[in-house]
Amino acid sequence: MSQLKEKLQEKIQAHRPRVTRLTKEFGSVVIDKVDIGQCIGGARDIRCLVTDISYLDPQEGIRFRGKTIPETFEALPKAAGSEYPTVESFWYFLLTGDVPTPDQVKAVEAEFKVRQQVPEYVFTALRALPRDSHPMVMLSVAIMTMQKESKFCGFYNSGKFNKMDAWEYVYEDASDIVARIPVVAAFIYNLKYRGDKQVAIDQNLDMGANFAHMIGQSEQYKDVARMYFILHSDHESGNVSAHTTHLVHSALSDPYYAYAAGLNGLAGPLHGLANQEVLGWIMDFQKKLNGAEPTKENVTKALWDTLNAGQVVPGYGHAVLRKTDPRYTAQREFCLKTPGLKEDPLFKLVAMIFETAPGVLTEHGKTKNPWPNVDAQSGVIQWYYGVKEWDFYTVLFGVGRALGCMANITWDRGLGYAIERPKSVTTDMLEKWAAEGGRKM
Ligand code: NMX
Ligand code: MLT
Repeated sequence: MSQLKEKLQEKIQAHRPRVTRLTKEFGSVVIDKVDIGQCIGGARDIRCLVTDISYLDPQEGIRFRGKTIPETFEALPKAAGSEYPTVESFWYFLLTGDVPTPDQVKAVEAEFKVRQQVPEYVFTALRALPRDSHPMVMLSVAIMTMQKESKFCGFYNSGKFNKMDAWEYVYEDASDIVARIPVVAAFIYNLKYRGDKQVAIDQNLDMGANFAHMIGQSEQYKDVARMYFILHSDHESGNVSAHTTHLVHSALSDPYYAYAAGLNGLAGPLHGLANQEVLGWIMDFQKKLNGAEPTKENVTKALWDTLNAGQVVPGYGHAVLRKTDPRYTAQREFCLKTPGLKEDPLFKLVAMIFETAPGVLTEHGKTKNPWPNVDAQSGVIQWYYGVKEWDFYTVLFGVGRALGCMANITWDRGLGYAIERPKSVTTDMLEKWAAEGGRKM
């Protein structure tokens, strides 16, 4: 058993009695109420999911294992010659809640080197798809194609399946998916945009650095990849991709089925695809400018044109956050400290949208949160480094999101969480309860 798996076993075993006690002794303690608005309106704010991996405060933003983004970057061991931690050290931290030692990080890196070999038939399947398939379709297909590798599914079919040990097989699949997904993403990038010019894995590089190497990127991009994958990893459990992965896995569908489903949710324009939409919006705007300089006035007009056409301003608003997303801020700070990037015209335009959009959205008066989310800033960095194929941006999100989703379902099985099955009601029932001033309990 690897060091990380042993540590996780210790943590899961120590945690189990807490869950047993809560369900057995305090199962009927009320922690929330549900109103008609929430029932019709996307279950917003209903407290009915549990995770200890991250928590989203509306004002403060995300904390991973209790740490804010700057605290996380500060605490974790850094990649050689970099200010950023490796993705491998973050994976250890997300799974266990402990900051790993440099030796523990090395052990995960060594484990990933073995796990990251993607079966050749996955590449054959990807090459068989129409080349103009969306890269998120390709990513989802690749994960589904690999399902036959599932150790969890093998354990389930072995006749020896038991609830106590099931997490160990989820851990195996989860680790394989996390180690392989950047390799698959790089393959898709090279297949779609570089004429199928494939680059072999460099066994000496950590995950982020190897991704940069495989897509033919610069030394500097290694930190972009590390930062990007970590920032997009987890956003507590209610978002569409995390929730879908959790829901599908709750039926004991294996991690491949579960994460392919999560990725399909991430591909929606109100969720992860918004990063592609942001670049699309900016490019349309620049086309309309026809060479003229962007100003506060013409940005304001473009925002109103979008709103008056009944569309959303991509990259703005959030279901939980009520301030600027700290993932936006972390990326903005990266831009501000990177010579060249902070003078980049696209960065300047995004900064101007940041100055303008919150006021316009407030005046428009619909959104509960006029501030930017992670997607408003992420494309600019990719564009600057030459990853200009913006339909690929959600794939980058999906590589990062695998970390959070896979850590979560490993813990789901460790703690034996139940199959998810909320109750639905009819419109007639809602109308009756509305007339009666509430449902009689
Ligand atoms: N532009 C215009 N209108 C908006 C925006 C926006 N950016 N955000 C919310 N609204 C509207 C929303 O469509 C709704 O209108 P209506 O009553 O006509 O249905 C109203 O404001 C109230 O919505 P909220 O309660 O503020 O937001 P909700 O929780 O329903 O949705 C988002 C959250 C993120 C889906 C929404 O803010 C949005 O569509 N943003 C733009 C897309 C985006 O950036 N998505 C990425 C989110 C982060 N991620 O990566 O997943
Ligand atoms: C996410 O990272 O999943 C998005 O910000 C959406 C969310 O949290 O609802």
